[in-house]
Amino acid sequence: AHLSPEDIAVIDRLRENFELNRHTQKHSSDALMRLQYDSLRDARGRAIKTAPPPRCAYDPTSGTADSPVSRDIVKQALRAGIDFYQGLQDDDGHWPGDYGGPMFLMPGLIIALCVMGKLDHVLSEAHKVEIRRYLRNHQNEDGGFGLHIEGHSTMFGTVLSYVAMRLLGMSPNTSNLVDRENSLVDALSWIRARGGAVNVPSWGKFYLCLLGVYEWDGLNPVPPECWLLPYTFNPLHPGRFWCHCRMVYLPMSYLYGMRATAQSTEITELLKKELYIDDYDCIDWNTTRNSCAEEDLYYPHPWIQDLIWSGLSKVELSLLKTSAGMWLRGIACKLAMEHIHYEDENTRYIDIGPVNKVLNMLCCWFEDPFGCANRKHMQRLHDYLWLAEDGMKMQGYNGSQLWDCAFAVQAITASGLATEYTDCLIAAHRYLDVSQVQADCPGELTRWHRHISKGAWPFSTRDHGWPISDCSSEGLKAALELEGLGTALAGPPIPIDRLEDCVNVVLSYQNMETGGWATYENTRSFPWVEIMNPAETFGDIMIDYSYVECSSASLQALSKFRTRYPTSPHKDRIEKALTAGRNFLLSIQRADGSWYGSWAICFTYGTWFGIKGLLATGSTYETCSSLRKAVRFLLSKQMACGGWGESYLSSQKKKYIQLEGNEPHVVNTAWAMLALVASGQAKYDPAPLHRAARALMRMQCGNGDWPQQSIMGVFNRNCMITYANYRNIFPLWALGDYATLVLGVK
Ligand code: LAN
Repeated sequence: AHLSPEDIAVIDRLRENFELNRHTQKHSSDALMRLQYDSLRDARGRAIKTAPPPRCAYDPTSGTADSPVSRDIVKQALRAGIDFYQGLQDDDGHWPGDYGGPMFLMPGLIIALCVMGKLDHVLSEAHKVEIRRYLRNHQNEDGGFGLHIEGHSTMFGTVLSYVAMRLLGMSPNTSNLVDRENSLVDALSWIRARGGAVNVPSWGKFYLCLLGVYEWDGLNPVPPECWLLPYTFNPLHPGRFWCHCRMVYLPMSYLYGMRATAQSTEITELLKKELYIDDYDCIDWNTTRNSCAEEDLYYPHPWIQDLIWSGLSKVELSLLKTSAGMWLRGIACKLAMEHIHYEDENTRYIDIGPVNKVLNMLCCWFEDPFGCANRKHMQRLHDYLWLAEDGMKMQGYNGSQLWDCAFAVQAITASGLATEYTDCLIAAHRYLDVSQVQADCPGELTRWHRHISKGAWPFSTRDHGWPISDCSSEGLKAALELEGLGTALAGPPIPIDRLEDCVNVVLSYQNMETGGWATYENTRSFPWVEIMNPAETFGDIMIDYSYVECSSASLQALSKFRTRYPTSPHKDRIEKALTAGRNFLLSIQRADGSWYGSWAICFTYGTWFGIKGLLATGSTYETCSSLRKAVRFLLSKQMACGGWGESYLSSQKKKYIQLEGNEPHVVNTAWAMLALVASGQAKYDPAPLHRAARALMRMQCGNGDWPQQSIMGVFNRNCMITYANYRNIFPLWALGDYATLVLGVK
């Protein structure tokens, strides 16, 4: 009833285009259903980002707010929730879901395709329509674009989105009703009012250089020669950096080293005029190397970094004038290319993330435009594309398949209703089974700076294959949970030697110095290396730090494994790991009892992990004052309605910030509940949990779904990312735990 003729046209187009990524988005009916409340537009045709109040399935208000919710009603909510959610499960057992959010990825892809002259070859007209719709949908009121879909306008987001729209055929001069031409005019005036594209941060400068609409002299050096430096005793060797940082700067260094630039075209000549205030040919590029709009500055360079860049760029320029310098450059580029091919081959051309996917593809093309690596790259491009109610986006990864699946299993088993959902659990178990990585990468791992992978679980798919500490741990927890249900309910278990391989990987990830766990590898260098972080928009990217999430998940998995297999050959190593891990958790707890979460929003997420980690290492509510303090922290943030609602600004500002409008958020509410239920606090005062359960149930939709609210994932402190499955998984898990552990439902 709310839909305008324009919305209906959009739905029709979507329906036709669902074909585009059938292999990942099978459940078009679900997306269409979500569309009905997610894609309402305001008067200017922009998507309204929040859903209208959902209908409530039950009457959770029966009884007073502080009294226990009736068991039958909780069961009803759980069944409705799982019924709905199992309908979204793919045949292979995982749950497809939107993993968009960052706004700089799609433009990066479009620019790369244009450089290769392959835009029309790879993207059909239908793709382009949906991509333009996506970009327009996320333009802010002021005409600019954010770093991510909910963020304030930034030069990075605006320049890249503007360029992408231009390359997709939109023009600021012609009137085109379908594409709302004024979105380009608005974006351009946003850019020009802030000094033009010379103020785009370094990653933006890099993409513009590739396209030939910025000069390489205006970029700080990314010399491929770093790869030739010795690894030992060198804290700045790229092999010691966080793998995402290393893997992005690797192809950047090759492209920079070659000064890889697209041929000039009509549109690039126009962009040179549009994006800059001064005449392009008169700009003194060298002076723009460190310029950056204040909207984008999350991590301003320390002066020492700028000093180093300025010295380095002079040295580089004079070296490149000598034949020895050129010879060295050749060797360095060759070595960089070897690392690029190794990464491509060992991720089956998916690559570790969306940025190096595109840049590696470009490197292969520059190396040999007719080589077969190109074809292989093209075939795995679509893994990153996702069509949703807001249009077609490039996702932050090739999906969150394994991660969501492992959580979904734990949520469904927590409900105590496993006997009713055996097909669903058996399929999910199969997904866990086929996604476990069963061998290390080939060759000498240290040469390629790779950690072991045998027994690990990745975040997405086995083809991607990069092992991660907490994905392995959640995979192991889910596998153990299913094994405990028995073959009849959950299908054949994963053989014990494979579970032991996983334990071995998880143990290998623990950092000896801190006792904590980082993400993909051990911490390989020092935190001071962060002063060389060149990316103004991201914080803490240089090394792989220990995190509360990765540490707690690892501790939980190890302790669960030990309980199930007390005589395992790993038992002594596990014992030691638990003690050191516990000390690490205590050492990073904040004075107010909370933990800062780095990968989702934010203190509710971190504190859930902190509490579960302490419990896994033997703490109880009665014996551990740190645990009680954490519980007090969570209780102090509970809202009058019974829920919790935390803003993404918490992650950026590193202090707890309530959601705008004091809205409760289903996902924050669920994390806080999961932590409180597990802590054992309810023995003393269960009322906060009764209120929380009511809040979750009030927010449930009539069909068993929960509304998609504000964005809940984050990386590098400053960029947000969507986890569409969280809204189903965590409320189910929290209500399940509430029913079993607080109400004592069997
Ligand atoms: C992810 C996604 C998963 C996430 C968890 C497993 C949830 C976390 O506990 C550990 C860190 C990890 C693996 C993680 C790290 C950073 C990633 C890879 C991402 C948030 C997905 C996208 C992001 C990546 C850096 C985005 C690409 C952009 C660049 C700036 C390179």
